[in-house]
Amino acid sequence: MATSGEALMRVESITLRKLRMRLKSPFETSFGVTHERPVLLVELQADGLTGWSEVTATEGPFYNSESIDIAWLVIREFLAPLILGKSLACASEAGRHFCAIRGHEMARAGIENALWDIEAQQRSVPLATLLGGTQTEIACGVSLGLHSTPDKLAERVATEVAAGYQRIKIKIKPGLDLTYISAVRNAFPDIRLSVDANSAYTLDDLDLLRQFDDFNLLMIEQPLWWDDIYNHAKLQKQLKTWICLDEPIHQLRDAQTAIELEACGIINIKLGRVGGYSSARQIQAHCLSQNIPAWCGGMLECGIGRAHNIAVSTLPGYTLPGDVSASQRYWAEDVIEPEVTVTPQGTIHVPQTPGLGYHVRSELIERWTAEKQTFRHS
Ligand code: OSB
Ligand code: MG
Repeated sequence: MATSGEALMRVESITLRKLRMRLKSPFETSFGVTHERPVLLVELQADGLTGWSEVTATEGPFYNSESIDIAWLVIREFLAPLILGKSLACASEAGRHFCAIRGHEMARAGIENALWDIEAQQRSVPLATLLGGTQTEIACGVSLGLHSTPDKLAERVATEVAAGYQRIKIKIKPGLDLTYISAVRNAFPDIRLSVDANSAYTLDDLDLLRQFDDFNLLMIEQPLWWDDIYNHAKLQKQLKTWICLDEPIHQLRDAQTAIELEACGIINIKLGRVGGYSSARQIQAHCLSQNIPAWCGGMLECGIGRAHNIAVSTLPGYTLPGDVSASQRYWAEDVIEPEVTVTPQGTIHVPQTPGLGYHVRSELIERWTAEKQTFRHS
């Protein structure tokens, strides 16, 4: 993308910050309950510009094998030394510097995505434009955690439908599935409804999973093991409803494998889980070429991660509403200005200003910072 004579980005420093942000209400999945979200922010300086991003790992290795503290260590010991002092023609070159590092996609994404923010500022274009985004307004859905009763869940769905969200996803796990799905479906016969199991089932649950076919679901997200693609292909053959893979898709090759094996009909692309923008762009392009709908997943991000999710959602391969929702659903106060808002039609207007498109409230971030460390080129 860079032409000769254009500015290079020389990576001067990387600052990591850990914030503890309290969710407005706890979020429960089949792998646990989150009350407080530890947030890991990356502030990267290059050529007098500051790029921000969020490392979307969870507190422990419960969603994938990464965690906030593991990512901190990987950035400090391995990623920062590989990139500090280097001059890059464009952000997508980060991957070349990190090619010796296996796994740790969320940590890598934290660095690469901050570089994209800087590149967009350098070129004075919105991040979405730099990425090749074509949508100026993105379609939004919500993800609802496990609730104590089907009625309470249905009430919550009513609120989100009234707010305009275009797709409702509900978390499920064994014992908290059919009664919840049917309560919501009976109350809302026509909404786009999906379920996410976060790997809570096995092939022994086939008879149960086949009953989900009765509810006209848009998809069943990640019913089986977090690291599995092959058994999802076996399961998909037995179901009418599309399976959507989330956890096991880390890179283009995983998406190619899943599509070729017919392990799913839909793919959830999470910017962190796939290692950042370069990888997300490859996956969405492949999904588009294969007629596999894709959408942007979420990790309960604060405004900074949310802003990156909005930018990536503008790419043409993101054809279904993502788990990209209003700041206010999770946070009393967000770290960006303006905070993310959703229109009554369930869309987000993509910012048209250069870079991330939101003002990062660095003073508030500083006040909320519990741990901080800066790495510089020595
Ligand atoms: O599987 O999509 C998931 C949150 C944490 C870990 C995994 C998942 C989720 C969500 C939340 O569903 C989506 C959001 O950020 O709104
Ligand atoms: Mg999921």
